[in-house]
Amino acid sequence: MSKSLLQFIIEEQRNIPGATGDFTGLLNDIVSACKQIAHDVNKGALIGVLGSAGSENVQGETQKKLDVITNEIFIKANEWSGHLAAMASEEMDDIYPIPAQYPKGKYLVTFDPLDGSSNIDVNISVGTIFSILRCPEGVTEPTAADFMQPGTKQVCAGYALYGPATMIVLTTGHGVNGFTLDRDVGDFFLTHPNMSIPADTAEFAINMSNRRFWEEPVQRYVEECVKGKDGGREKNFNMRWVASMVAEVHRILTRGGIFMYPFDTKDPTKPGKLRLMYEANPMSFIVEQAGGLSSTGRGRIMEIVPSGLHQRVPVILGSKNEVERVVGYHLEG
Ligand code: AHM
Ligand code: MG
Repeated sequence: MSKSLLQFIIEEQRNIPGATGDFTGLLNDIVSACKQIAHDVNKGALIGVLGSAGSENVQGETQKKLDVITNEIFIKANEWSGHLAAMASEEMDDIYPIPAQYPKGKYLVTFDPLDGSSNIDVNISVGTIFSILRCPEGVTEPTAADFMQPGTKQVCAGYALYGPATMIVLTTGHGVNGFTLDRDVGDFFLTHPNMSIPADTAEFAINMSNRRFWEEPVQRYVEECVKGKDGGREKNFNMRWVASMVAEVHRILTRGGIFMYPFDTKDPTKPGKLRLMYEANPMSFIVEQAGGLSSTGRGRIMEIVPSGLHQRVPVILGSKNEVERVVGYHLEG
């Protein structure tokens, strides 16, 4: 039988001098949150969790019942054990400091409890994304400013994918590994060791309905993909758009591809749709660790110094040679 996720993390931790077991404990709590979320997502209508919550999050998006429930699950699974100093989530305006009755730890976590939640009522894959940072030295009462660390500072990033199988894919900066939930046993097991993204691909993912709002370099790239061999490319391309970033990134980790939610002029107040701290950064860490690239088109996402918890950024990630091509088009422009 393959290794459980916990065994994998403990063995990895043994190679880190001075490791206290705190990180392993934190990851274990995150895994148990994901198991509970998997349970609720899987039961769906049977337990009455589908549909709208009738509220809006800080970004003005209507919250689904499951957005609210999964946010609560993640908090409850992680607040008590003394590994975290604070959390931040897509679904909360401000940071969530660890309540006074619990010990505080040395890590911070940002998360999107249910990414792609517009898909939940139609029974299409959704996911949870998380990113772990160190709480700055000496800080016991963290504020949002303590979260403003570039993605290069992430200690760990991962996602849970609630698809035909539930999986957790994560990196601690030593490659990317995927684990599948065995529901009968109640544990995740290593099924996808050393995931790596092929440098070349013939598959692109973008929401084509935004086409008229894109900048010239993205227009040019997508037009070339669509024309394929008839337009100067050496091959024809296929297109996918799940509208669940987790499913999209998972496909790219499995068979390659390029995913773009680029800068657009649809809403002048938003330089892209996806959020840096709990979508773009963790996915960029995973993609880079798997040999891919991740860029805004004009710079490496993980080098952006964040200016806000819910900051949005353009995202272009996936197979190295295609991302390089799109970045090249931006640099020419
Ligand atoms: P969410 O966090 O509110 O679910 O939004 C993020 C999702 C991503 O998973 C996905 O890539 C994108 O939004 C889809 O957007 P669109 O509906 O514009 O295609
Ligand atoms: Mg999201």
